[in-house]
Amino acid sequence: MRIHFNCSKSNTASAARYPRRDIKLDRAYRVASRLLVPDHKQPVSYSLRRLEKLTLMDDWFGIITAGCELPQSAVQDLCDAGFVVIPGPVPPDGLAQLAIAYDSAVACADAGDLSVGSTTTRVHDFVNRGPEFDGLYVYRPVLEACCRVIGQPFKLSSMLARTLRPHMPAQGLHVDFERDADGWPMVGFIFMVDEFRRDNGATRFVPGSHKWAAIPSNRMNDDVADEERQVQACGPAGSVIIYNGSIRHGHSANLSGEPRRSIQGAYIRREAQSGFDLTARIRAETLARVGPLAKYLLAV
Ligand SMILES: O=C(O)CCC(=O)C(=O)O
Repeated sequence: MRIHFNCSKSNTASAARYPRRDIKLDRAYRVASRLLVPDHKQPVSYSLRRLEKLTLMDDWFGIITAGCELPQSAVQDLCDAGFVVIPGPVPPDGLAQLAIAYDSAVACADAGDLSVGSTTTRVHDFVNRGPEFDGLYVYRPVLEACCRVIGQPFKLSSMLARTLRPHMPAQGLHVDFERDADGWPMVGFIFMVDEFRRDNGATRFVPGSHKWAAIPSNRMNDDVADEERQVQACGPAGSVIIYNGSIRHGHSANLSGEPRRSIQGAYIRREAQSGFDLTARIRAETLARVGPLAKYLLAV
């Protein structure tokens, strides 16, 4: 069942009316009635630990859902067009430092974490590459978009750096994630380390294509029509594109002599298989640095 959310005042009002502890206890009782009774073969301490974990998971989804940091107009664009560009979490005076950290992380990456494609260079695992990037995957407007599009508890699946090299042609239009039978896709974000412009390879999207009934695996014949409909997502450095993973998209040509840098992440349903094994890769220093919301999203 898809849940439709209405980011109205009553949402926040009800969250304020019920102190967090009450919500937690109420959920705890509901979960306990499902968990403790049939689970009688397990020691009580085991069941309680499981209960605590489930309760916290439920809490985060509820807390994020109750937020109103993603404007209603952005929710509408995401639903109708399948993507939206919003201001990002890094203040303007922090962008130069983030760009330096990006270049340094890319330069220091092990060969195993580097993928040099025909037009872009990717470096995986930006969760573990420094505190400058921690705020990107816990950004509330993006998480609220996940609540609305995915409609159930979710997690981060991957976060990587992607540099579109200078003088590169456009990438073919594609979807990242075919909708499954229940219509639940992934939600992606692209943080613009550099300004995204028409001439430097801004991501292009075919508005509304996330809602098409079926996307044949080979749409080569339709690419011309799709390209006529496409819209480029431009914005100043620090902006974030949020998009439905089932929309047709790709980077456009970088006609400039400069790289176009970005950090890209994806969220999926909590029980789905991640694109990248974040749990296995997590470093002790990252765990020591990040807060409970980050841990929830990393599922660690
Ligand atoms: O870098 C971009 O602009 C788009 C990247 C893309 O299409 C993808 O990661 O699937």
